[in-house]
Amino acid sequence: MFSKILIANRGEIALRVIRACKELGIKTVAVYSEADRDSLHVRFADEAICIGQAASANSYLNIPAIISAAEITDVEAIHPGYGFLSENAHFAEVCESCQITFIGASPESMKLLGDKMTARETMRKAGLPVVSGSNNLVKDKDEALKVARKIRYPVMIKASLGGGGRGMRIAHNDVRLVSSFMTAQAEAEAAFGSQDIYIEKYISKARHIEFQILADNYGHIIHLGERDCSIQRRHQKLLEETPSPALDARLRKKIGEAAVRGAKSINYRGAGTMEFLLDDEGSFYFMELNKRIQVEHPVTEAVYGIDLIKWQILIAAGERLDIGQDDVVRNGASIECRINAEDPDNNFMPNPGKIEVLNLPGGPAVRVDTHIYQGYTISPYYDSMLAKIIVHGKDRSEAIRVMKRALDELIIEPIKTTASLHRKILENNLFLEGKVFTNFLDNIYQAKSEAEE
Ligand code: MV4
Repeated sequence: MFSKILIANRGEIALRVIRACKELGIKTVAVYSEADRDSLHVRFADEAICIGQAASANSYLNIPAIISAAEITDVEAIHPGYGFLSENAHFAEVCESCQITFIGASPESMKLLGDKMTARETMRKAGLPVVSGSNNLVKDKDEALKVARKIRYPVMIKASLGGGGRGMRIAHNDVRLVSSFMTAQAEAEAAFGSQDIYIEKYISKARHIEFQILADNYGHIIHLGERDCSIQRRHQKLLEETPSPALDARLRKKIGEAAVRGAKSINYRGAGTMEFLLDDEGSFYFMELNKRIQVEHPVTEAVYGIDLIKWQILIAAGERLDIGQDDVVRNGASIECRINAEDPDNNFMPNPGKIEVLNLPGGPAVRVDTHIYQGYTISPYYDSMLAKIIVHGKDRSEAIRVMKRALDELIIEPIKTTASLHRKILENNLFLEGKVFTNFLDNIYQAKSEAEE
């Protein structure tokens, strides 16, 4: 086992990793930017090192500074959290060449799955269903037209290096396809340094269903059920839940087995998430494999009683995953609401500033993962997520009641947050019936999503 780990991240996830380490008896090293001097991850780690200026490029993305901090403090491993360097194959390689264990997927899987087109083809060849599409990169507009006429409109144009919805466009006819193809190419070049584009049939009434997987270094892989993340705005998830109201035991088993088969086919190791689209006829399609721990991992922890961060660390240290698929038994339902410093009544404008009054919810069945405290100043430099409220209930309706009660207890003054939107969602009839698709929030706001503009 490791005796000391460096956490290459900030905010709530840095704290979450510190908590797991403390419970495992592992010493921790925090790194922080000049803007994060007063952060809780700095206070609660055993050691802390400033790695640069506020801008992420100069600190949390600064590989030489992070590796230097790791060398100075003599850690055996680095946990990257999510975002920042968590899916950076180069960083994972640098760690390895410095004899520091990167707590995450292998550099090989990160390379193989970094590009969505290759990920799609790899999973198709492993027998997973994928949306009908080009099966190859589409090099010019004539080829795009040929593919679109074959699979029929509407189609979705996707940048192969895009992710989380970036670089996507919908086209309903030849004229729009040609213009969207050209702009998508230019955008992909500017954003990702690659013009690589592929085309898929557009699934209009879809749900985002993702499966959590855990794999050790000895080929043992299990899944920990699904998370339904259909409630998103501009590809930012807002509310996640498990189980999904759209899955029954049979479909859960089928998609779960496909997720495990896909992960096995690439010798995946560590924690990962297989992302699927589920259409309104119960067909599912592989979309992406996220090679990191995700923001919404606590809902899975709540219903399966398994600490995913501890398992990431144990697996990286070479322990065997001693949980079989039959040992994975779900208990009840869980919901997570992301509380962001954004004003839902003003186009989700970021709302940084000092927290003058803070009351976090508590009581039975409520977990709050957050780095904020009363007097904390929210920095404009990083993402706007302030807290995650995670609740547990014996079933979905109890979880909803607990979440409403928890949101009633939440006070973050004078910051405008997404809490007010969550209160509306929890009263919405479609949500209460479990009939949410990825256009749910756009319908509430009567505005079209970025991809459809
Ligand atoms: C799609 C799709 C419809 N058809 N692919 C969005 C994120 C990325 N992982 C995949 N995404 C989508 N891919 C096809 N062929 C619709 C989406 C999508 C979406 C998915 C989940 C949640 C919200 C969404 C909003 C817009 C588009």
